[in-house]
Amino acid sequence: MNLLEDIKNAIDNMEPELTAELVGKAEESGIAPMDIVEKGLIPGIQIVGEKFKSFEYFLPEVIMAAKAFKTGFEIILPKLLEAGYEPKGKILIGTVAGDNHDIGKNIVIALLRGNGYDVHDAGVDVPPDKFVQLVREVKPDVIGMSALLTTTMAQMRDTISAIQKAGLRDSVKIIVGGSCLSSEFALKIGADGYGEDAPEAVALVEKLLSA
Ligand code: B1M
Repeated sequence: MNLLEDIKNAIDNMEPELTAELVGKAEESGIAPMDIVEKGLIPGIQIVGEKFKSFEYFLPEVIMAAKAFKTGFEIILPKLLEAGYEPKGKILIGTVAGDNHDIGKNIVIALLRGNGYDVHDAGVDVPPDKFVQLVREVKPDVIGMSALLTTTMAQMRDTISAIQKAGLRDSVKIIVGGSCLSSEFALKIGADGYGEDAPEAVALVEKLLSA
């Protein structure tokens, strides 16, 4: 039995319990934690990201697959940390003040984690001063803001101003996303980029951190 292939398929088949069971078995059988992540969990969530982009999968499939990925990743994370796993970068992400939509944000988080980033989820309805406080605490490389309501888009500009006023703007890249936004809006408010969907958000982070 190829456990890594089975883990990949369990995520693609949206099976959190099976994913957890297989990750446990893989660990017991002596497969290195990093191999479980790189050859099982990550390829699984990447397939799902591609299927979502090509309209083969829709929202319910992605949410279930993201849950499967998260369940498996949480089991293996303590072992990875013990083994000296170095994430590719630290991301702080939240939905802006007044906005409680988090389905898209959570998909972005799952794909970022799946691609090797350490992601701190600030949750929803996050006001500018909370973002500033978290930037000080978490010291992220990238801040991500999500908004789904036209009425909350302005919170992104206010958050960027608050980060600037706190003298923290030069220490972070800022990306924004959400169906009511555009790349023009992102540029206008002084963000470093706009991700139209979760795979684009990952590509944008990769680009910003390698620049
Ligand atoms: Co709301 N809602 N909602 N809603 N809701 C929308 C957004 C709306 C377009 C529906 C409509 O009228 N047609 C509309 C907004 C109109 C506007 O302002 N432009 C709307 C409204 C008005 C409201 C309320 C005000 C309704 C009311 O109470 N009168 C209210 C607001 C509550 C609040 O936030 N304060 C409200 C409430 C809700 C529910 C609670 C019922 C629920 C949210 C559940 C939840 O998130 N936990 C909900 C939902 C589900 C929707 C719709 C139906 C679906 C949103 C969604 O999850 N899409 C939505 C209509 C629609 O979009 N068809 C709607 C799927 C998700 C995968 O896509 O979030 O776009 P999305 O994320 C994508 C990309 O945008 C991108 O990647 C994701 C994955 O590909 N992305 C990023 C997102 N964040 C990113 C961050 C990045 C990069 C990419 O970098 C940081």
